[in-house]
Amino acid sequence: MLVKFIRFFVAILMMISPTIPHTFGLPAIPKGQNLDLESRFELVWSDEFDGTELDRTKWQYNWWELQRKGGFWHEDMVDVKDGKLVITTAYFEGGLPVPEAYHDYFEKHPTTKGYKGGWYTGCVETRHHYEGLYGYYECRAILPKSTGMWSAFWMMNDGVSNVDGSGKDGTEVDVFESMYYKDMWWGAGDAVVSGIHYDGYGEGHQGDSIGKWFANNPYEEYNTYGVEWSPTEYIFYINGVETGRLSKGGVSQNPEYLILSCEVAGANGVADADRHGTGKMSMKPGDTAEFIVDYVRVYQYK
Ligand SMILES: [Ca+2]
Ligand SMILES: [Ca+2]
Repeated sequence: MLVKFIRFFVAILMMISPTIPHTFGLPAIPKGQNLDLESRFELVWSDEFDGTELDRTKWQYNWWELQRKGGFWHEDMVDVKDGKLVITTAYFEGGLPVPEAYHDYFEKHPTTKGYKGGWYTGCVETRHHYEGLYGYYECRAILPKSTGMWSAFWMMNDGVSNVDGSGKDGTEVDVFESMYYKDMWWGAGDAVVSGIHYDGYGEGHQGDSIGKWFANNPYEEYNTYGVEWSPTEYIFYINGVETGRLSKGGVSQNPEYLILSCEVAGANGVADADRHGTGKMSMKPGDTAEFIVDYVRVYQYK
């Protein structure tokens, strides 16, 4: 009965106004302007994932850290099939072997953290292959169904770590992050968050967020998640409808590369530390969660 009452109360709040839910930390329904993609933008770069393997002229695997928060990034967890990029998250008791292509790197960097038993997932990025400046960036995706982890479409450049009180030298732009699967029981789990980070990740770190916004049944169905990056602000969209705008610190004036990733909450390769608002890992060994991406497209202003 209490659960039903909470769901009813939350539903009423969400319908009243797009802004009221956010004052309670609840997700809101996108109600802003329409993107008007075709009249304002033209396609300049894309990957439709039509091949049978990752297009290495467009993407590289991100494995530099190997260990990533509560899990590990491994290229075997990334697949391209049936017109989709699929990043799978799964548990490997004995870990996965280090791909041969990394052996040289390991010999030169002996302090690099290795792979061990735990949760494995993946990350691909266009670093060294493609960087964009301004325009509209969109992916179409189905999100991984698990607590204790999240998927994301985001952008970065090396200037993000430069601490100068500004985001103009580089800003991490999180087009979307999905960390609310734990909230499914009270009806607010179908939400994603968007935000920015700049001036590194230490004491100088600054950031801002537009809060949580609903997508349509995002763990079962495709939605599009996009950001319009103009010289003056970032405008976030879900399914071509504006959710919010950010410009704190000034908008990045430098090209940025694109990233698709899944991350497991935790630290030092150990899951279950509830540090990222995801709830504890609900999957058991043998379970998998898939982040399915139909395409990534980049448009420039006409
Ligand atoms: Ca800076
Ligand atoms: Ca596709």
